[in-house]
Amino acid sequence: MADAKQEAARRIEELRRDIEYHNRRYYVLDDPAISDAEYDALMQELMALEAQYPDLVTPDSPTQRVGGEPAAGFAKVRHEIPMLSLANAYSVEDLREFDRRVRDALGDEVRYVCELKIDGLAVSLRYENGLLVRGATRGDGEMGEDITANIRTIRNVPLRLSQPVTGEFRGEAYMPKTAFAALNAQREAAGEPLFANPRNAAAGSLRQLDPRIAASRRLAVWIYNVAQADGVQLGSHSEALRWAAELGLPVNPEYRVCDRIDEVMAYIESWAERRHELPYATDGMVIKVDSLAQQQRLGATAKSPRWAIAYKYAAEEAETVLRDIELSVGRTGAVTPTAVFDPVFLAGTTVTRASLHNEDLIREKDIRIGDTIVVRKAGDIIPEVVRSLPEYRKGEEQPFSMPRECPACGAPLERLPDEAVWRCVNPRCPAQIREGLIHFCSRDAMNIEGLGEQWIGQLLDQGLVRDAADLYRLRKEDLLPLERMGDKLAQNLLDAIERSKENSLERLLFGLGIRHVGEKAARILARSFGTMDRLMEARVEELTAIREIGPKMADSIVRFFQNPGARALIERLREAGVNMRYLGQETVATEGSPFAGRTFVLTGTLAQFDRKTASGMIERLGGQVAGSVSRNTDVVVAGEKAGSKLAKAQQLISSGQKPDLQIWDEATFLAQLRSAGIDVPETLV
Ligand code: 3BA
Repeated sequence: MADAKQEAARRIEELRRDIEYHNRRYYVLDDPAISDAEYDALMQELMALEAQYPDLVTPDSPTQRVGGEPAAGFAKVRHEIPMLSLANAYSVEDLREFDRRVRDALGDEVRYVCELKIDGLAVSLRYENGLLVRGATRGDGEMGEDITANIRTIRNVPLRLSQPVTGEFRGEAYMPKTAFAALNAQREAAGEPLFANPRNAAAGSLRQLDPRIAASRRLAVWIYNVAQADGVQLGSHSEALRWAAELGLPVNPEYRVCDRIDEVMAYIESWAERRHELPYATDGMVIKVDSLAQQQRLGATAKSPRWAIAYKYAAEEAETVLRDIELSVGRTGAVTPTAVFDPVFLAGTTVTRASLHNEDLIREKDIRIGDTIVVRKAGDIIPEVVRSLPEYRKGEEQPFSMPRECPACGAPLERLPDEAVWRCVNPRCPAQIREGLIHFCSRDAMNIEGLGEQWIGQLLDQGLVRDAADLYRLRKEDLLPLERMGDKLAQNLLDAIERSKENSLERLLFGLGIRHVGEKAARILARSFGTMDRLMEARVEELTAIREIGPKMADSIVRFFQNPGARALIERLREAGVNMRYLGQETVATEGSPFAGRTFVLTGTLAQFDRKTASGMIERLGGQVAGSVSRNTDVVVAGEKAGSKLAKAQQLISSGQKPDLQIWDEATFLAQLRSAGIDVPETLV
C-alpha cells in the first residue's frame, strides 16, 4: 500500500474508534464529552477520507448508519415508515440552492412551510381509534425503542384524541428551559452529574426505565409530522398540522406558509434573536415543501427527504476578557473554578460567569487570567468558555494554577488518581459545612421551608449552629437578632424546623449527604432497612444484595457510618427528636396533583388493585370517588370489561356536554399515581 493510503487507513481506524466512543457517550450514556461541532468535525474528516479511499469503507463504519443503538432494557420497535433525518443548511446560499433544486425538479410553483426547529429528540406516537397505544424513539430511523410508559407521563401528549383516529404522528420531545434549569440545580445539590443541555436532559429522561423519573421531568412535545393516518385525505403539510392540532395534538403555532424563498429568509431572520425568548430551546428553522403531492414527486435519498431542509442558526459566540478565575468549595469538598469575565450579551441574556469544571480543562485550553476568550452557550443556555485567543496576549496574562490549599479553610487539597477534581477533605471546612447545611434543609432533603442560604449563612457566622443537629436547638431569642428577622418569620422558621422532625427516613438519609446516595437511593435504603439503626449496622454484602445498590455506593455508605463524627451527629439528631424510621408511603403533596380536587369514577376490573385500594389512593391524593358518571365527573378510570359507565363518559365527551372529561385506562392510572409519588408495582405500565 502506498504510504499516503496507509496513513489514511490508520487515521480512519482512529476516527472510527473515537466516534464510536463519543456515540456511546452521547446516545447511550447521555453524557457527551465533546460539542456537536467537534463531533461533526470528526465525522466530516472520516467521510472525506472514506470518499477518497472508497475501498476502505466497511459496513461497521459510523458513516454507514444514521443514529445510535437502542439502550438495553427497552423493547425495540420497527418503524414501518422509516424516520428519516433532515438535510442541513448552514448558510443562505445553502437555502437558495435547496430552493433551486426543488423548483428545478418540480418545474412549477412551490409553497414552503417554515417551522421552528426544536432542540429535543424525535419521537413517534401511534394512536389507534383515538387512543395512544405506543410511543417510540427514533433510534436509527428503522428501529427505535418502545418508550410508551414514559411518553404517557408527558403532560401535553393527549392519551386520547378528539376523534377516533388511527395513525402515526411524529414530533420532538423537549424539556422547557425552566424545567432544565431546575433539574440541573437539583442534580447539583445532590452531587449528581449535570446535563449539558435540555436536549440531553430530555433524552436522558425518556430513556429512564422508571417512568416515575420521566414523569418528574416535565417534558413536553411538539408534533410536526403526520406520518400516516387511516381514511383521511390531506393535501398539504400545513393542512396536516391544522388537522393534528384539531385532534388535540400539540402543534407549535409559530409556523408560517411562505410563497417564495425570500419570504422564508425573512421569516428565519425574524426569529434569529426572538427565539431566545421562547420557553424552549430552538436551534434553527425547518423548511418543508407544503404540497404533499409535490413532496411525493421529490421523494427522498437513503437518509433524508428531498423536500425538507433544516437551517441551523450559527451558534452564537462572543469575545470578552477573562478577569478572574474564582474557586468555590462544594458540599463534597470539590473545588470548582469559575471564569469571571466582562459582561457579554449572548443568546438572549447577559452573562459574566461560566464554570471551567476543573484544572485540566483550563490547562488544555491554555486559558489565562487577562486573556481574550470566546464564550458561547451550550444548548443555548449554559455559558461556557470555548477557547482563549492567544494572539491578543500582551504578556501580562496570568496562567492559572490550582492552589494546593482549600480556599475556604486552608487545609491541603487532595486529588484522587482517577478523578479530575481537587477536594478539600477537612470535615470541618466551613464552606463544606455551609453547603452541606443548605443541602440538609433543601426541598428534596429535610424540606425546612424558608431556611435558605442567607439564613444559614448568618446562623453559621453568628456561631448559632455548627451542624444540622444544632438547628433543632434554636430558640426564638437566638433568631431575633439576625438581620432582617422578625417575630413572625422566626416563628415560621422554628415551626418548619419542628415539622421536619416528622419526615420519613429517606429525607434524612438524603439530607446527610452521603456520597453517591441520591434521592432515589435514599428512598430504596429507607424502604429496605426501615430504620437508621438497621442501616447503620448494614455490611457491604447486605447493601449490594439490593439490586439498585452497587459496590461503590455500598462502600461509601459503610464508610460514612463508621465515621465517629457522623455517628455522633446522628445521635444528636435522634436526641433532638428527629424521626429515624421509614414511614411507609411518604405523605404526598396533593396540591397540583392530577388527583387533587377532582372527581373520579372507577369502572371495569383493574388488574393491579381491588377497587377499595384504588379508591383509597385517589382519596389520599386529594381526589373524590363517586359511584356514577355525571357532568360532575372529571376522570373515569376504565379497567377491563368496562361497560355502561364508560359508554356514558364517551357520550358526555362526544356530545360536548363534558368535553374535558378524561378517560384513563389502567396504565394511565398507574402512570398518574406514580407521577404523584405513589409507589406502585413495576409490573404494569
Ligand atoms: N420537523 C424536526 N424530520 C422535522 C418529517 C421530517 C422532519 C425532523 C424534523 C423528516 C424539529 C428528523 C427526525 C424525524 C420525524 C423523522 C421539525 C423538526 N421534520 N420541525 C421532514 O423541530 N426539530 N427531524 N422526525 N421523522
